[in-house]
Amino acid sequence: LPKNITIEAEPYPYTFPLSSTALLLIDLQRDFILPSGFGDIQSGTNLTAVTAVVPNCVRILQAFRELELPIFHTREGHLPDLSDCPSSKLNRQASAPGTTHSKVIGDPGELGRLLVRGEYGHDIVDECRPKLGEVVVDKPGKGAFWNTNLLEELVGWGITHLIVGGVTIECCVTTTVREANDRGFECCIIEECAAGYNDDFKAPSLNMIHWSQGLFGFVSSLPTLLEALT
Ligand code: TIU
Repeated sequence: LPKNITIEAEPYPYTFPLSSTALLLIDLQRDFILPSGFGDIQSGTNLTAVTAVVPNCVRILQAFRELELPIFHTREGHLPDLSDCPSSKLNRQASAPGTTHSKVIGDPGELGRLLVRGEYGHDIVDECRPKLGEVVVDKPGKGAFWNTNLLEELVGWGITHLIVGGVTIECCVTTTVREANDRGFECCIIEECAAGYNDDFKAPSLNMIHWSQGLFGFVSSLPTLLEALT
């Protein structure tokens, strides 16, 4: 493979150096993907799209593993005493009009305490389970840079470019890409590898990333990326 790879993308072709590009997979956790998880409870059950990204993320994982490129996984969750959970995040749920459930972060659910570190639901789905040598970053927020060591990890690995997938597009994926852009990383979201709970949000979420000459980054497709990496 050439040192620099260029793939078709919105808003214009995305060039990334193989020597300093990582895969960043956001929050592919049981709590966001499986029935009875936090996302299912909170979003009112539309798991079709988030379920469909799992096999696509497996394909991108396989490609990066074969080339021995760096892989970073994130998990959203909190300490058992919730001392790292911002009040803006904890308090928002049960009192909202139209809410049909009373569960909040930390409550017991069928997959364990919701969004609590160490619980079954907090961990990454079996299909995308991190392998030895891959970095797992635990984050208390939506953005993966806030109150984590992700920046230090990426700088330590010499990373300049991020290929991004995960869930959910409207929340943690695009928040993280916006944070990454402010820190100088060139990001490209792979559209088949990112999804959320409201199908109407996907296109505007991606459009806002690449709008205006790539305001926050690029968007490309899985076949395009896989073809370039093989
Ligand atoms: N609620 C929701 O859509 N998502 C999150 O809270 N976290 C992630 O997006 N991972």
